[in-house]
Amino acid sequence: MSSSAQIGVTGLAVMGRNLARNFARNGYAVALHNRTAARTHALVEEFGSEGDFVATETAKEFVAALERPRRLVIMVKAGEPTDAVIQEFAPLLEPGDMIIDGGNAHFADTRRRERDLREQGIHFVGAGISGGEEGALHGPSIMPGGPVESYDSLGPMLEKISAKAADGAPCVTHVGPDGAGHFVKMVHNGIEYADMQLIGEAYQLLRDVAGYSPAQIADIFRTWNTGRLDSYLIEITAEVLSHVDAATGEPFVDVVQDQAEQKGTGRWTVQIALDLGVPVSGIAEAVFARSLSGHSALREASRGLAGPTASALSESEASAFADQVEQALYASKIVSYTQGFHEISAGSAEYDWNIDLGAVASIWRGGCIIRAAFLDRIRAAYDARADLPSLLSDDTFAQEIGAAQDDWRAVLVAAVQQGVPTPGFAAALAYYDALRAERLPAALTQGQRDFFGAHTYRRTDREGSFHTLWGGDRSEVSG
Ligand code: NBP
Repeated sequence: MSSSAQIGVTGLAVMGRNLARNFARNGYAVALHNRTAARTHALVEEFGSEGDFVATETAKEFVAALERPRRLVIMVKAGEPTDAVIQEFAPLLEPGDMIIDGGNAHFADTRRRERDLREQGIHFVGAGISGGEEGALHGPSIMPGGPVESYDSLGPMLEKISAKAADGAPCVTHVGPDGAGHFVKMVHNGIEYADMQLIGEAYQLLRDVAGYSPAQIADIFRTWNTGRLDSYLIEITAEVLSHVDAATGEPFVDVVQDQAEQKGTGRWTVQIALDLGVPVSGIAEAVFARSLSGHSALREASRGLAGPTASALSESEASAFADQVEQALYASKIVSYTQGFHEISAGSAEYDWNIDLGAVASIWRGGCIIRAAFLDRIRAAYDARADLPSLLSDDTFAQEIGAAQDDWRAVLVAAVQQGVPTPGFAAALAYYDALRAERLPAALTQGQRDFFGAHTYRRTDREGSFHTLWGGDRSEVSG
């Protein structure tokens, strides 16, 4: 077999198959491999005419089909399968070859794999890929980590197959060393959870407080999609809400079980944020909201709990309320992104990744699930000031959220009065209010900790740590 393929893809389920086709459609010769060879042959049979594919059955054949340095993309189920595939292929590779893991790996696994493979001289690139199967085929947003030198030869190929933002920029950049790419992909997914939860809360408020039908709400989302909320998720929300179930004639959203599933990347975002000490309350609420929705027995047992008497809004009140919900949604969205970017900057500091936050915003502008016009503005904010302490420190975002806050509060008042759960909106507002607060009750918390555990506290008026002799004469001593 001639070593002619510029890239190889192993793992040809929905993502790998579409990624392989994307490379081939862009003129690259692609070697194909899958544990079960039937998938490889099916791909060639169905799509072989799209480009230059080299079908292989064994690991040896696959590796032999690749030009050097070899570029081998793994698109298998994340976790043990990824380790199994690495173990199978690594002994067949040579120094300078590259393994690119495009699955949804945990960044800590990516760090471990990168370290182990580095000892053999193999470049391991953990690359977050977002955009689902359509993105993989037509252009995903790609978040590669790994050794920067691997990007010299890999980067141009990834740039070719990636999505392009409205200004033509490819939605891929070298995010940072070792696990940086998968870390950023993880936070991307956490933000995606938050975006979806906030949209869900807006929908439920428009339905239960304003009294709109799903079709009317779809129209409202379509209108919002022409403004500052312009995004893929708002666009598909309108599509889902306007869809009618063929079997019953009911709105599709009314015939779907209201139990949201999750695969884990949102949960990881929150777990890692806890480890790093970063408050990602909006993302956490989104993860918890999904898990609460799935507790059907608990929900069933709670149906009889008392709630407020709902009162319907008039038509003009409903329309004004919808405008307020748009403000609340936008303000809460700013907070989710603020929290997500905080987590990325904390991860970057912890692991010495030196991640360019503006570049991250830039590569999320196309291809990925959270793509949105809004990301252009985040990029502009970080481009203007790379060391921005938080997105809320950017003048434009600060002004916008300030202008939205009255309506945001009004929406939450209505939600509370009418008993509509809005954990995402509420967490976002609490975060905003906590950040702007002159004083927080943390001072009291410190007093309590010192009282029961002699944990000491610091004073506002002088340096040092102190302890009050709570069980004695309550005099203060140095801690
Ligand atoms: P799956 O996550 O469903 O994985 C199926 C593939 O893994 C098949 O090719 C299967 O081979 C292979 N595989 C398994 Br399972 N165990 C293996 C093992 N021990 N050794 C070798 N191969 C093994 O595929 P997917 O949905 O295409 O996703 C691929 C990756 O991309 C995942 O990490 C996923 O998290 C990530 N991702 C998915 C999406 C999406 O929208 N689906 C988006 C972004 C990222 P077989 O054919 O022999 O069973």
